[in-house]
Amino acid sequence: MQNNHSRSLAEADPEIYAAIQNETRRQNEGLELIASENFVSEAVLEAAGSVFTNKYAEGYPGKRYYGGCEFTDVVESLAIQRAKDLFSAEHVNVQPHSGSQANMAVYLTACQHGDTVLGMDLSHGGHLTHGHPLNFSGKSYKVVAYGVRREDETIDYEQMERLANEHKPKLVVCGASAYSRVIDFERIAAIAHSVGALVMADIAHIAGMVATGLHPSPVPHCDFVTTTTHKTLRGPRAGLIMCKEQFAKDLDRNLFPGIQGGPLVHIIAAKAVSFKEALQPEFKTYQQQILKNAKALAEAIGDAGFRIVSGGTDNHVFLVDVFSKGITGREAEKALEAAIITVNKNAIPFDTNPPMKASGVRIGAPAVTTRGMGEAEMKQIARMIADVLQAPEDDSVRQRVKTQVKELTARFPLYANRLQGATASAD
Ligand code: DSN
Repeated sequence: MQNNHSRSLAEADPEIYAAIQNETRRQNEGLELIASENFVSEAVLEAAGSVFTNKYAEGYPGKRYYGGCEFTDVVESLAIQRAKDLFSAEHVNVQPHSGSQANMAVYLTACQHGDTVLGMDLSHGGHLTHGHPLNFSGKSYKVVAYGVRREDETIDYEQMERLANEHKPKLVVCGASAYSRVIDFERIAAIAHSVGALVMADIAHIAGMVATGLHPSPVPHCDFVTTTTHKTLRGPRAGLIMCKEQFAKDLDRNLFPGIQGGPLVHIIAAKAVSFKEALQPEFKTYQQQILKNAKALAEAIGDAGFRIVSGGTDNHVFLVDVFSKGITGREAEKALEAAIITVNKNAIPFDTNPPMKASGVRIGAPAVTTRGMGEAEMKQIARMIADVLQAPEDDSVRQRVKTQVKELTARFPLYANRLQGATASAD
């Protein structure tokens, strides 16, 4: 009998193989400007695709509910130690499958169902898990939201302090998904602690900059710090929690068995690989280049006549107020997608459009920086974006820009060795 187990993916499942090839080609040919996306290394991909996907390992290193975990323990212990070194954290849990689960474990550790939580409004740059009514956080806790100031679109720390004094939350949540300025974690922690609240910083977007000292770290000030590992940190799609030693036991129990079962050991292996990469000096150079690129891109789009929310960026991301030019974020996203430039529509502070239309697009530099692009390319990209957005209905402009995008990305190849006879291109 033929052993089907050893067939290649191309042989075993041509449809999925073709979809993966096409996605590889899409990533290679297009311009990826979604601020939360990045391209992992071949080493990270290899670990993520390893035989550790087969292993059950409920528990933690040295205390498992399954046999055969000796190599899993090696992997998880290395991931923990590397994350501790990277962030100077007292305690680390590398098992969260995602950022949402990391955040959920912190909520379960820091407060009781029905307690008051102070979090950043999603429409001002926060995240679903920071208290949105449709998310577990908004359904399980009494949420009070802070936001940004109308005049400069930066976090309103005075409002945060006022709300903290008024509502006496058990937990203050900070960190953002669409905020382009430095966050004063020390000040936020002082506000939270002054009213007896604990504080969680969700650094999913800026983790790479925090790890390299290019954004002030919340770790010394905040009780809990969570992150995803796949954004600026450039690891696999997953989460990570850091906390003060005093919360370590509860936190670990709230993640497993509280909300998760077996950890994804192959993904923990990939996290460990990415943390090792992030500990190398080149990773700091990479993060510095992200900052330069984001600034250059925002400035050039601003110079082309578009309003940049808060007037610019201090990190990897910024919002363009496209509605000030008469188009919605949805229209802008679609027009740019037709030119194989990928962004996402995004609410801007005090948005008058509903979220599915939105007045802005969110643009980030991490992925294009990974490809090796620099400020000169950012100027080119800004020109392309402006051309498309100035004539969003004009297909000839989109086609011209699409050709320019392909010429540009061909100079910065990505996963080229993985492209074998793809069945369709992004044409
Ligand atoms: N969905 C992520 C982002 O795009 O920022 C946050 O979880």
